[in-house]
Amino acid sequence: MICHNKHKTCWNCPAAVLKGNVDFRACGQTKEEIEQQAKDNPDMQVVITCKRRPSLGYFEPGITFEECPEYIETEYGYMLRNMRVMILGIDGYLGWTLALKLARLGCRVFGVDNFLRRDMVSEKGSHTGIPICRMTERLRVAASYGLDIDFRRIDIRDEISKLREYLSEVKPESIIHYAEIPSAPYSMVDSYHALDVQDNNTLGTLGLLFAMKDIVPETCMIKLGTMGEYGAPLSGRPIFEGLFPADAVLEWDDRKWSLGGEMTPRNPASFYHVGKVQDTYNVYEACRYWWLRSYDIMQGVIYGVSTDELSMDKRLRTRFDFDEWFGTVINRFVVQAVLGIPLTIYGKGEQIRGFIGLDDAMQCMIRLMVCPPEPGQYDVVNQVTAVYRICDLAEAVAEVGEEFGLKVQVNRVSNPRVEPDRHPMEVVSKKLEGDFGLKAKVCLYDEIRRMMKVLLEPEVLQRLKDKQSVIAPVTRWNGEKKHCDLLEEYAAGSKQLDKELKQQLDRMDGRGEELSSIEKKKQLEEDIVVSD
Ligand code: USQ
Repeated sequence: MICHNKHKTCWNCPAAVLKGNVDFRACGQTKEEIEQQAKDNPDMQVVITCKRRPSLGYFEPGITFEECPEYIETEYGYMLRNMRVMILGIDGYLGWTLALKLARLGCRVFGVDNFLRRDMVSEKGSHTGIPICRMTERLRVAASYGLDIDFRRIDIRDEISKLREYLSEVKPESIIHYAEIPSAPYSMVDSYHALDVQDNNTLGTLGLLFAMKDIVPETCMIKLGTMGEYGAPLSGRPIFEGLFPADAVLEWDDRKWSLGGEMTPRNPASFYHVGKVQDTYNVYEACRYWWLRSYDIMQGVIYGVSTDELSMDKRLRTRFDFDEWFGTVINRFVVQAVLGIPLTIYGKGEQIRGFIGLDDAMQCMIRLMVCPPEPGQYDVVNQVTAVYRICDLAEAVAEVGEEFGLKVQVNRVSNPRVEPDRHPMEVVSKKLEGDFGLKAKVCLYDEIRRMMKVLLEPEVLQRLKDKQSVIAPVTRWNGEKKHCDLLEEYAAGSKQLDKELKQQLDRMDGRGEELSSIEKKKQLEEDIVVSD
């Protein structure tokens, strides 16, 4: 197996102690410059110590992951043996899923949560469609499978001293930061909710950055941002990975400037997304001022229910929200399909968004985690594996629904949000595959199929039915609280959608192949029926 991170060295390793040994005062200094200075000046020595191998004493930081006995080979790349990982927001949809995966991989997992998500969903009058246990029970069941997870109930915004204590005790070698409120509509309810989202998310993260500087400066923070920070540029300009590429040029008034390395413009689409943009700048500055290191993940809209670990035991499943605040679009469409109610497309439904399946998102996080950036390095990754138009997603859900005997109707309703519902979209997402070796595995149609199977289980279906009333959107961006107007209703499959644009998107994702294999399979099934 060729590991994507085999040539990474102590510079990338969280066990290397640089502070006090390397002079980082000149902001903007790169590793190469430091090495050059060391060569030019025989009196200056770049030396480090290793927390994991103190017997090495002071040494030059050049040992590769491949050479270092502290690293083991895994399917995600070389990984520190028994790596200590702290997951903030471990009780959530992503946090719990990742915790199980990491524990199974041999990491020592430490989780933090304040159960805010459970509270907010019940504030909406909803509950998770897939039942989940209380945390103590979750941990007990996980432990019965040999997955040991340590947990502390901490609010990272209001109980920063508790978080500091836990950080000092654990000294995590990676921090995964999922502990933010993840909802655009929730932030648009009223001033109370908007303040809550920005306060919890932005100030919580800022406090964490200070704590990291003081306690674990060598540790990389993988921070969950969102593709929604960028908005959808109407010019069709590509959505680069956070920073402009080296050869980007600004041309104006017969003059030219390089844009290489500068932050790309942000155009957030709700107060939630605005808070995420503020996070981006806070993390970026912390890396510049204090030589912290971080991957800022611009994740697309997530969907799905399955990973190997979640499927091990019903009691290990992760939460699944479908209400207008916390349900994401594909998950909601599948819920609507199994309940036999129309899928709610907002506006024209020609919005294009980046998406990623749950299992692929987990794979991305682990691949990043095992390959931290160098000190002071802030890097952005667009974490999407496909782009889809909303109306095409409704068709995909309907197509799979047919296999389950579901007849899917669509309601196009007035868009409760302020967003362009027809626009170009070119997402650049090259790093995950190119630099981190991602091999996306989740196929949209298969995952919809898996979701339908789970959601049609009697207990789950009953839970969805019980809270059916929270699905229709009533939170509007203009502050009103009322149901959306019906613009059009049609049976999925009956409408002539702009096929050319769809094919363009499919080709961009290599999904042309995925679809043609599905079509081939369908053809085969039809042939079998005919020959019967
Ligand atoms: N939409 C519908 N019908 C629905 C629900 C949504 O047409 O019933 C449309 C929305 O108008 C929007 C798109 O689907 O254009 C995506 O909406 P969403 O609710 O699935 O996702 P969004 O609000 O964008 O936020 C979600 C997560 C958020 C994450 C974001 C990634 O809740 O935490 O940051 O996805 S992204 O959208 O790429 O910014």
